[in-house]
Amino acid sequence: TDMCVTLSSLYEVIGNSSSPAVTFIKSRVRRMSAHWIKAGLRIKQSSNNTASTKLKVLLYPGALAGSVGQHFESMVERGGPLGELVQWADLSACLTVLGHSLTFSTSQRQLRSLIGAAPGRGSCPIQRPLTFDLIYTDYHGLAHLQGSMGLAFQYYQILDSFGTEPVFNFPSYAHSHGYKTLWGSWGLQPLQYMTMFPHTPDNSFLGFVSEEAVRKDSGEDELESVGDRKDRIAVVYGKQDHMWQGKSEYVTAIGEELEIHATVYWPPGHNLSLPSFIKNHGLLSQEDFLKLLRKAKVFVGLGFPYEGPAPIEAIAQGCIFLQPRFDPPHSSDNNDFYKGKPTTRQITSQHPYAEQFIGKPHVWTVDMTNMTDIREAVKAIVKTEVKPFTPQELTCVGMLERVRGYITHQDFCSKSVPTWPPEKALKVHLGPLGQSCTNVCQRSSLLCEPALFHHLNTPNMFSRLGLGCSSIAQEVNHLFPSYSPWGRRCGLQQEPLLFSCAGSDPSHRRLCPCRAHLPGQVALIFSKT
Ligand code: U2F
Repeated sequence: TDMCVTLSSLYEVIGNSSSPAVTFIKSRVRRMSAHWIKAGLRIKQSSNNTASTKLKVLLYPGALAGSVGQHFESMVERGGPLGELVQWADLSACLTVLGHSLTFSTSQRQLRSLIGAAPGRGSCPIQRPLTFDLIYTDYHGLAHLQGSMGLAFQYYQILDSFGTEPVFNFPSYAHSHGYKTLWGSWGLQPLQYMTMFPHTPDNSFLGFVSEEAVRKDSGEDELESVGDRKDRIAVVYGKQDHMWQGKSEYVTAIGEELEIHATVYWPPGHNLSLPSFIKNHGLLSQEDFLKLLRKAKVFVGLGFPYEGPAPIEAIAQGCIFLQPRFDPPHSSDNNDFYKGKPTTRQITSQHPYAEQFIGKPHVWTVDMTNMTDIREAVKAIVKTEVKPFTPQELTCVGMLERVRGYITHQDFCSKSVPTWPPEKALKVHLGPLGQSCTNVCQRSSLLCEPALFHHLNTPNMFSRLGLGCSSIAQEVNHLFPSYSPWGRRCGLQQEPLLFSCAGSDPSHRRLCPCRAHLPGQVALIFSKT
């Protein structure tokens, strides 16, 4: 393909719908188009123009279709979730710049005419009955597609903000081991699910783009001047008033040092119960929201929403993100929002990515109930100078490189073992009891790579690691390959769909396939794909 130097074709692809969601997507693409085009030219120069095939790609955000879509649409201008729309906008711009040919639809009826009648249980790579090489959809869209075309799902990518771990995805196992949820059980390859942040390495990290501070080509000086323009204000992260409930002591303590601004949706004829010292702007357009962040010193998390784009945008505008720690962590066991989500993750703060991948001086994670700590943190933050910061993987260039890497190398049709990343990337680690491979690799500044599991799922691997096995079992078990010291039992994985970075158990030591990654870009090992 030739990379695209204009996004004008995309505006036509997205169409003229006046729905709030589509309008949001379009205006975001428009606002960021100069960034995308510049980034496209940059990666074109750095990649020796290695030609790749132009693919026909369908984007079908099922959350915007049908009755679910009506509800979603009605919330866009009332403080409802926008993170998913950010991702759809950025994915469509990214694919266009990479030179692929896009179709975008939010209509179930149109979907049926686009992909034709049900071809039965056809599966790739035998002739694709479809007009598309690749389909991006979401959990809602999966159900619509299944209705229209049976289970030919191998060349689908599912946008799934919070991720789906292998145990929830594999239907019979999920069912018999108590991992059944509303969302999981599609029996896809776990890497077909694409997440908003690198949550579990069992899924692919798709991400989005965080708009960077206005930067002239001279770079540094311009960045610093963004910091200089900071007023003594804090913007609170919370678009709906329920997010503020029970948080007034925390917000008041911050208000002793900083002027507090908010962007809470204000229903007409409704009294907002916000404390009177707060300057509420109402829900802002994304552009005005970013302008406000540019002036602010601090962006304040209230604990909800979880894991959205806004804190990353705030840090990119030179704000410090102050957020609550969760102790005990929130999870599907103890929290209504995560209940039923196909993940066993333990959420240690409102934004674990900000906490773990960015951290101080940009991110301060505090005990929201300890007012002495809060006051001290705010005093220290006011004196701390920070520069705008964006992790490489959340820039246009980073997203282009990552998505191009996935499109070039991921093959969900092949029945043979994955060949990307290459075996030479593998670093085998033996975990301690009770630790998941996600953690084991992370502790060595590496990443668990599920596509490398098959290299260590062999009897020899145990002796290579100095483990003597009294028995070697081959089982359908998401903890395998692993070693159990009681009885020196060794276990190999029988079901490739159950290779799991996330799995952990107190009586098992996991054999972990770790790999290195580029600085600030966990999905990639080499910069040239
Ligand atoms: C997250 O969804 P949200 O949409 O609530 O995520 P946010 O981080 O609040 O922001 C999404 C965008 O909203 C924009 C802002 C962000 O890019 O620039 N915005 C705006 O346009 N005007 C305003 O006044 C304030 C913000 C997450 F992404 C979802 O996956 C979850 O479902 C949800 C619940 O945890 O949280």
